[in-house]
Amino acid sequence: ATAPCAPRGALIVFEGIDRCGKSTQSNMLVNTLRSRRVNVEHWRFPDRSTKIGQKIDDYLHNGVQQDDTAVHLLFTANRFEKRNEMLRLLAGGTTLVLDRYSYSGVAYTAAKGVPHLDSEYCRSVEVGLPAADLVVFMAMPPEQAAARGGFGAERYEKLDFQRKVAQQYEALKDSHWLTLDATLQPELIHQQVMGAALPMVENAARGAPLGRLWD
Ligand code: FDM
Ligand code: MG
Repeated sequence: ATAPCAPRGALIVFEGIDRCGKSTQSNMLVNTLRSRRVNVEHWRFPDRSTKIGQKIDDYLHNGVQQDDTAVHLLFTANRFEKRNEMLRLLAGGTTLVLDRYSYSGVAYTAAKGVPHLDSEYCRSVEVGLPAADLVVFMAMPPEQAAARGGFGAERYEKLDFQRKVAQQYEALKDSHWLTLDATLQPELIHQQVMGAALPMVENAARGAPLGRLWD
């Protein structure tokens, strides 16, 4: 038998195509968890505040072509540069709610269809990062997301590309993901998110071991 692990925070990740409502739902989750006295931090990837994150931000905002592998590895490096802090917070009992993570890294790059940048390669460079306890996948038809305000401002916000990203998410998701209908009312979605997130927070507090990518 394995020894019981120490109490820790949970790692909860929101995924989905652009404009599907991840920011709204991750905010709602953080607020409700806080109101229940759960120690929680809200992060997003890419983290544009670091030097690597600023390079990513430049890439997303200008049309200049850059090597796709180099760009992919910037997104990955942006997670690894936060790895120790993530592990420290989780071990200290803080739950982390992430707006995008490695799953975006795989889905968006694999959607480009560059031969050697397939999903297997993309997953391989994430190895060593903590795995999410819960991935909340917000499913929305790309046409509907594209019709939302603000769509089209950034590099990947093109309907054709978003369709390919949605296909990659479909291929990537497994039975442990919570797939939600992101076209429902925010409050209804939030109730479903809470129903799945709370047990994960409780499991983590009881010392359920943290997983590792790529499992
Ligand atoms: N994105 C995000 C990637 O291509 N790879 C990644 O690893 C991550 C985390 O960056 F189009 C894409 C997804 C999106 C863009 O993200 C900016 P936000 O969440 O829309 O700011
Ligand atoms: Mg976006």
